[in-house]
Amino acid sequence: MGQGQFMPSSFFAYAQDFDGDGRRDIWTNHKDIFASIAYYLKRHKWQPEYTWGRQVTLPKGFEEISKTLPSANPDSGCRAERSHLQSLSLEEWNNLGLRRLNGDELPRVDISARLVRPAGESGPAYLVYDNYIRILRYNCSNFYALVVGRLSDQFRGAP
Ligand SMILES: [Ca+2]
Repeated sequence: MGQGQFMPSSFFAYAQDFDGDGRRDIWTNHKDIFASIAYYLKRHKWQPEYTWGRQVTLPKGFEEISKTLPSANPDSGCRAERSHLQSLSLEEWNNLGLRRLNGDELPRVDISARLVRPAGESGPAYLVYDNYIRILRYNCSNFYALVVGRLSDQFRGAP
């Protein structure tokens, strides 16, 4: 329903009357629309101090390394989540040889990350954080969540 494509249950739980006119108009009122989406993400524990993730490079021979890494819990999360490898700390990913696109080491931040490769072994690789999972709660598709994340980076000035 509406521009945020809410399920009816989400409308009742999260839609906001941000402009105070007495109606939760998620179809034509931009203030209500964006406030409703923001409230949805906030209620799903969006962490504003963190980003969603980043594109990374993989070391040579990673395909062999990846076979030794555990998969995500097959009984937990939505379909897209079950396609991920299990979370590792950024330090562990760094030690396995993953790097930022500019070749720098990964940030020294104590958070866990999952590796997402939506186009398979020949496509780009992303390390994603808990906020990415919040986007998947909105729409359980790796392509959807990656587009939202990358678009949000571009709104903040990323190339
Ligand atoms: Ca309103």
